[in-house]
Formats: sequence, structure tokens, C-alpha cells
Amino acid sequence: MRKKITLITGVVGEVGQALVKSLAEGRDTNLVTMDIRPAPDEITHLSIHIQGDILDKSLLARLVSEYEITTIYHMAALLSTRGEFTPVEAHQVNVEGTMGLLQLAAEQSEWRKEPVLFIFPSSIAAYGMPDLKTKADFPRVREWEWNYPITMYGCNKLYCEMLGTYFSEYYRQLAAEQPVMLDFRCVRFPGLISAFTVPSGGTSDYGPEMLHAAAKGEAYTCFVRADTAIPFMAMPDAVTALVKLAQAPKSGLRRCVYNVTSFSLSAAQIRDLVVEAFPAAQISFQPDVKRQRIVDSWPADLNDEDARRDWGWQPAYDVNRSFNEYLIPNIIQRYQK
Ligand code: AKB
Repeated sequence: MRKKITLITGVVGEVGQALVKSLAEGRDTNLVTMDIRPAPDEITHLSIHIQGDILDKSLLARLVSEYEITTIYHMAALLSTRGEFTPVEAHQVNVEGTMGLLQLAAEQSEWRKEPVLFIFPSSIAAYGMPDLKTKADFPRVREWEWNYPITMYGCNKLYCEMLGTYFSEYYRQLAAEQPVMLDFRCVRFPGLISAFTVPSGGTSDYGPEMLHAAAKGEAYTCFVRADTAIPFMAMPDAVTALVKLAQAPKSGLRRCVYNVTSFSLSAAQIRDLVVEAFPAAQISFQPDVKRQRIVDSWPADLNDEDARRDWGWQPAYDVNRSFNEYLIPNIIQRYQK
């Protein structure tokens, strides 16, 4: 008999690292993780780690021959700035990689005669506001509004949301004759800020970068204007959102894709919070045209009332708690070490 497991792809990324720790603390001991990069010891202690490419079909075939996959947290992706430099590779990883895992999930659920749960992180990058006036006029967008992404990553995320939703419905209709089901659930994240890891390849990275640079005593030049505003969330809330959505009873879910958020800040407001904690911080603003255009196309805030209503989403960390209880103390400790 094959061992039942939860699979986490992209585990060496920021969300993956936080997620695997949280699942392990929640006593999920049957974790298999994947990443193209080698995993640090703290991940290999908590899971069976497979270093490999999600596009490698023979690797996925070996995986299902050894394990019965009950849940997939599919975190692997190339982020928005990186995707603009290598759009074809971003499409391969973000779309073809997701497609392969959706197929794997469908095959597994057919074999098990039980649905496989597929948890997918999407992003504010799935939105595309055409100009700053529209961004100001529609400050808190709903899931179905302004879905006109301008980056490869945003297009990939939006399309994969649609693929997951499509396959859930496709297999549900087949289910009468052929018991194949796929339980696809997705959250659209704002920019995420972790105290323990620094992101790479994203465009919301200026928030965390400003904070980590100040804690290290380094000067930071922010690549967007001071008035640029987007929503953010502290990493523990991001993990809570994924796990809570995974645990929600299916009957209460009225959508496959949910916005989740915590607080919205301009880059100047982040600077002020950072300077309050690190008075010697040296932060200047020198917008990069391409990255500015990307962040300008993202909404200033997300309306997450459907997530609150359907599965009780509620961020535990508002802006004050995020900075005062989670980010600042942990970052100070991290760099003191
Ligand atoms: C990025 O900046 O690409 C990501 C995101 C907002 O999804 N952090």
C-alpha cells in the first residue's frame, strides 16, 4: 500500500518554507516537498524532500508510484519581475507546471475514488488597473473586477485560476459515470512580508526589502514612488489562509478563488514604520519605470468579504501587530544572530 501524503511544491520559496513548518506543527507528518533547489536542513527534517523540476514528467510518475497524494499545495512559481525577464520560462513553470500537477491530481483522485485537494496561491498580479485614476476610483476590488493583468506572471496566475476552476467543474460533471474529482481552491494574496526570508523576483519586494535592509544597517533605494499603495499581509496570515481554506467544508464554498488581505500601505507609510523601528535607516526613492508600471497596475486594496463569509477568513495580524509583534522583533533577532 502506498503511503498517503501531502505534497508541497516550491517549498524553498518564502511561502513554502513557512507553510511546511506550520503543517508539521499541525502534526501533518506525511509531508513530501519538492523544489528545483536543494532544501535547507529545517525543511528536510520535517519532510521527505525531492529536489527536481515540476516539469519533469518521469519524476511526477515516480512520485505517484510511491505515494498516494491526498493534498497538493502548489507553491512553485516564477514571480512578476523575474517573469518579465524570462516570459517563456515563466509560462512553462507557472502554466505548464500547474497543468501537469492538475492532471496528476485528477488521476490520483480517479484512482482513490476520492477528491484530491489542490491549494493554489494566486496574487494581486491577476489584476490590471489601466491607469492611476482607475486605481483611485476602484480602491477595493472584488474577485471578478479588473482581471486584465499586464505581466506574464499575472496572466499565468489568472489563467491557472481558470484552469483549476474549469477542471473542478469538468470532473464534477464526469463524476456520475466516472468518479474523478478535483477539489481546486485558490487564494489571491497581496504582497507578503516575512520576518525570516527575503523574497526574490517579485515586484512587491520593496516592502520586505526596505525592512530587512534597515535591520541589517544597509541603505535602501526603493524602486517605486513613495505614494505607491498596494495591499500587504504578514507571512503567518498567508499560511493561515492556505490551511484554513484547505480545511473549510466544501459545502460552504461558493467560489474557487478568494481574495484575502490584511492592510494596505503606501511605500512612504512602510518607510515611516521602518524608520520608527530603526531610526538610523536610510531609505530613498528612485522609481524604476518597468517595476513602477507593474505596481501601479495592481489594486490599492482587495475586497475579501467572500472569504470572510464562506470560510471565516480573518487576518490575525493587522498593520500594528504585523510590525510590532511579528516583523520587527523577529527581524532584530534574526540579524543579531
Ligand atoms: C510579486 O511581487 O510578484 C509577488 C506577488 C504580488 O504575487 N509578491
